[in-house]
Amino acid sequence: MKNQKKTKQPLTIDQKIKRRNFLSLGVFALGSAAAYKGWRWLSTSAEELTGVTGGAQVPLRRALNKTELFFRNFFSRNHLVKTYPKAMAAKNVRQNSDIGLESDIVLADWKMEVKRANGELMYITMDQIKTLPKTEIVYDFKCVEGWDQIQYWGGLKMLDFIEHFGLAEETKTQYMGLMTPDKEYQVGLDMDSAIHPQTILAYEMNGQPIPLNHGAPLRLIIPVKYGIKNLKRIGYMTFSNTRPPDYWAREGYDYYSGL
Ligand SMILES: Nc1nc2c(c(=O)[nH]1)N[C@H]1C(S)=C(S)[C@@H](COP(=O)(O)O)O[C@H]1N2
Ligand SMILES: [Mo]
Repeated sequence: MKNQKKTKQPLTIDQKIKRRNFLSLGVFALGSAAAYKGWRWLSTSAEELTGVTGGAQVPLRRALNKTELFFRNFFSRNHLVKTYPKAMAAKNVRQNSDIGLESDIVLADWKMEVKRANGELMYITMDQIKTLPKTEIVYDFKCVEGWDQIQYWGGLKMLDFIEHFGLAEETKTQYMGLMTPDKEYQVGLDMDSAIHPQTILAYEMNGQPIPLNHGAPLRLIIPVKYGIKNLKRIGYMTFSNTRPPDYWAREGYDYYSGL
């Protein structure tokens, strides 16, 4: 009897293809399982604190904050927004939305409430603000809705305000919060932007007192931010290490909203 030695036959093309398919299917399955696990990890991870921003998973927000921090460091305090000659400023200044401006206001009675770090409240009048040196700026105002306009604003530089009213200690916190007198519209600002040298507490537009629909008697002009952060009709100012309420961030817009 012949020794029936079983020699290993080379694989046919067909067999090779089958084997490849089997292997790649396996790799694909493993990859999918990993992706699924990753997705499950993200989607079942805790959501960030409600009411602060639009709502995202904590790890996602952590990544977003890292990106924000990168840009915050990149556009340091000394990065200045481009300015223009007064002659280029728009005569018909665009008006956009009036949340928090619906209630009546007696301009003569207006005061801004400032809450100090120790909880003490200060009430500041327009007379106090107007006796200080005025700062003017002509720059390109940008709204997230897609329009921009070169505008001319005048008022008290935030840095001068901080210095005059002895709020330097307060600015060591991470955020400044502003609200309209009825608290309907709020913005939260990272401190670097709030005290950026071009940020002003504005009371003039095109050299005239600001009209009611543009935020009389006092509004924020913060050229390093989109329009949404330029709160009209300031009623309250706070300082904190946690994010202050922010109307549009709550609706899902970027909290930082920088340019
Ligand atoms: N109180 C208050 N401030 C506000 C708003 C608002 O609705 N209410 N809208 C913001 C937006 S989205 C923009 S673009 C600017 C528009 O300012 P303007 O009306 O003077 O053009 O104000 C910002 N400040
Ligand atoms: Mo806007």
